[in-house]
Amino acid sequence: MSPESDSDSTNDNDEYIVPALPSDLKHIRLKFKKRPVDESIKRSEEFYRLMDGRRTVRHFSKEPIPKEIIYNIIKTAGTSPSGAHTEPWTFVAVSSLEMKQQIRQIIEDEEELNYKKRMGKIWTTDLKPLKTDWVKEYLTDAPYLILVFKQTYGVRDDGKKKLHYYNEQSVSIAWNPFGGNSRLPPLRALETIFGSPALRKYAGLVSLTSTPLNCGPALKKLIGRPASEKLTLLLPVGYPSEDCSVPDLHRKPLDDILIEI
Ligand code: IYR
Repeated sequence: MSPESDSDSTNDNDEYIVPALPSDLKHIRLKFKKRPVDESIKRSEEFYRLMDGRRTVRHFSKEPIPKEIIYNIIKTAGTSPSGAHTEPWTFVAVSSLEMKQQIRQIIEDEEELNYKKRMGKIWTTDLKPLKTDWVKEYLTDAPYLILVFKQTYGVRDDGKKKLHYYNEQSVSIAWNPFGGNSRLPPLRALETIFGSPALRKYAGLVSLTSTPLNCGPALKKLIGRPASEKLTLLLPVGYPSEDCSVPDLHRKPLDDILIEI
């Protein structure tokens, strides 16, 4: 990657900055199984159909989920590519009801101000059909809240820093296994990734890609994350409630999103 304006600039002489990777890093042969072209086409169609079933939801059941699932999803997130392999992410998995209540309080207080004062008429009018507001039961109903923090830089135990290039893009890729799934993903996505029939029985989890506006600093303080980290996303994860509904939205056709040159 060539340095760009959106990447952190570096002062090469800074003695407090350590290299991201060892200079003698070994390179190994890629493990890659080439599939017949027909099979690849078929499998890519199947994958599209699977992903086309994903929806974000705002109505969660209180039913608990095994934490192994959360571990597997976070391990999956941790397989993402990142700038100079710096892996600039921290996932905080909250299942304590008391902590979820405190998080909900912070977010609802802030979101009430957002909706009433900060977001403005155009934004709130745009959201009206989606029936969102500042009351967020999902924050205490969902068995898990996953807070995704991007590490804007890394700090070693000896206090030395590592530059985290493209941390924004890296983290955006990393949380994708959670992203807006219903019916079967994200665990179907996990099955796709791991090919593991053992995970099938857990299929049916849903999540919401929520971005609580102006809540980052208070949540970071509550959870005790360091200055180097910024909250990028908060994902409730669990089963949908019995009466869960979603807006009847349709996706742009390929012609509207693809330009072939
Ligand atoms: N963060 C707020 C508002 C909100 C904003 C957008 I853009 C949405 O697509 C949905 C909600 C909330 O979570 O209510």
